[in-house]
Amino acid sequence: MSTEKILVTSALPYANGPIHLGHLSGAYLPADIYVRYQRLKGRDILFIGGSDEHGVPITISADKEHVSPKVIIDRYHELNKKAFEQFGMSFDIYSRTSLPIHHETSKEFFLEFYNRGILNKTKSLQFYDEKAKMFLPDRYVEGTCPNCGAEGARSDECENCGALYDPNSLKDPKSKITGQTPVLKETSHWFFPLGKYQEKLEKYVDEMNKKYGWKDNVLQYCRGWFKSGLQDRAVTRDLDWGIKVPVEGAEGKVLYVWFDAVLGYISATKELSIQLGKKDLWREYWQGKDTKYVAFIGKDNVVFHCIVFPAMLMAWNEGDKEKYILPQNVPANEFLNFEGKKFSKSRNWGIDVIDFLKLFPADSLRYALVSNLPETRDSDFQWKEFQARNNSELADILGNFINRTLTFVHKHFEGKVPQKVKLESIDEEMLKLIASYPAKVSALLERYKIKDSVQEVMNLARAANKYFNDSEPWKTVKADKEKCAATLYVSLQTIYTLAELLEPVIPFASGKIFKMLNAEKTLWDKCGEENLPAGHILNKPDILFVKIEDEVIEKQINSLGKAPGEEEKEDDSISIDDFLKAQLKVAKVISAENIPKSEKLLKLKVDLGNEERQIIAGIAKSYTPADILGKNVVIVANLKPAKLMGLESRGMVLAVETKDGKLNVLNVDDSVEKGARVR
Ligand code: B3M
Ligand code: ZN
Repeated sequence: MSTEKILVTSALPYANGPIHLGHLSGAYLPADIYVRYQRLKGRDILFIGGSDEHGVPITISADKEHVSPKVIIDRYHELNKKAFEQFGMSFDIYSRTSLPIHHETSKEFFLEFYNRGILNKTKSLQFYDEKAKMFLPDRYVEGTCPNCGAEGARSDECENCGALYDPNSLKDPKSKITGQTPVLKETSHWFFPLGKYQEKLEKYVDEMNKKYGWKDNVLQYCRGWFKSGLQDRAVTRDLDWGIKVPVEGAEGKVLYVWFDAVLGYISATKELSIQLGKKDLWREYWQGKDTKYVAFIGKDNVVFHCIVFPAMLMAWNEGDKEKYILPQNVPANEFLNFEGKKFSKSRNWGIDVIDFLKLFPADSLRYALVSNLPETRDSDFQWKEFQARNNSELADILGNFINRTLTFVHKHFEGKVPQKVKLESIDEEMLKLIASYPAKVSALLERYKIKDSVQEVMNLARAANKYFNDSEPWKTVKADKEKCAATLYVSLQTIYTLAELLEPVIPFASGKIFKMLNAEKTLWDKCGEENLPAGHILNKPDILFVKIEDEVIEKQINSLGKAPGEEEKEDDSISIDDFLKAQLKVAKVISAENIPKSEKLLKLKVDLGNEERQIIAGIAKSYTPADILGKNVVIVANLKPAKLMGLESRGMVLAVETKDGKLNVLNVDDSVEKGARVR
């Protein structure tokens, strides 16, 4: 047995929004399948995940909601952790970078570099918003990419073409805070000398690729970087949210989020070690020579995992402290689109994991995603395909084979594994086929061909259905019971093999199958053997996959690109008569006063021409009595009288609620006579 340990990490998603299906396809589902498989192989493996809680993405979200960054990270850390659990992610820990242990770890790295004189303090020009009086982090500036001409490029990086450049070269920069053209102003930052490591990094990537076969897309990205020449990179920022730079003269500066984020993998492993009561356990994984480290990410993170992080570890390793291992492979995926377009929260395009799992089982999603992983190029999630994968593959192929076998055994063999007295060649062939599977699937998984591996296993399920059909047990049960017994014996062994081979992909269903078989899983390499002895008692079959109806899918398709609830509006339509029931009238506010002890309500007296009445209006947060006095407002005149804070209110003042929660009372000019009907 090898003593090799495996360390697997998945990118730490920013805790500033919910995880969507695209994230799962990139860095999470493939990692989870790989890890679950390795566990079944009996390997010593740790699977590390967590939230990335620093950086500008977090502060931008906080600014938008007018709350502190802490509110944002607490909310989304919990939400995403839960979403991952429901999706079946089997992290050993889902940590977070706001933990003290992470701050310590990051500072330790910075200080190590700082003390050894590796970092260069350099003055540089940084965009500064003179109106907001602050330095603008990269993402607060938008302009036109100097490389490809794409609009919406960040100050130092283009998401469209991946180019990194000097802020100086960005065209038409605009501050996202004030919309003004920012100026370039001098500030000092510490730079990591990435350029100095270029040669070493090229050698590293080359060597890893030769030994372990890196994915083509990943190599392409790396070579692109090397070709344009690595630039030194600032590892500090002028920002107040993040890890404070632990040296003098660094007031108002924090570590650049990517400097600390990649170290989050290490600190999360430390945190796990503490939780397990083995404080130094993390060293066996991060500093053990026999550990293989695999980092799962999406394509936009390649540079940080194949270049920046390894360079940081190389720099550390040149010192005299315990040395770290470097990633042995970085099987990055491309992107998943959604019904032909990019996921977009603002355009309501796509679906969050947590919402998806309220509607459909995690396994159905896992299977559909894995069948369509963007392993070599971008792929596309389509609702109809999702439905087809669930109905025609999981239910009709896999579920059906298991169900018909178990039902048959319960009906004709008392729910026990039959004796195999007489095996014919068709049965021997099938046993040989299942025996060949663990190695076949392993070979693909070890090379991160996750999609292909699952397709292979489904081919086994297809072959199993064919075997069952060709064997015609419903005929042999009368004509040749021993042959029938052989068919069912072999079919049951096949179910066992399928349950185990599919555990990494559809863990919930796999658990159910093992329960029906009344058996436990075994080591991966043994799962193609005859694991269920004759006479073994089985449990009753249970439905594994429910088919998804067309209407359910149509509803999802119809709601695409619409605001929540909008798709139901058609059903809410009312007739003109319904509308006319509401008497909307113009009324002049002739007195207005605050109501003691109420922050929300104003007491108004309004004049309807032929009548005056009192209305208690919930507008005090947006209007003072003086603001509203004398205005010609629109009221609902025939609303049933109500009492608010003990005061009678006869009617309602119409107002619009703006995005920031302020009310804007509808009003018409003085030329309109009081009491006029609005229709
Ligand atoms: N948070 C970017 C992302 O969520 C970043 C990954 C960090 S991995 C250390 O895609
Ligand atoms: Zn570009």
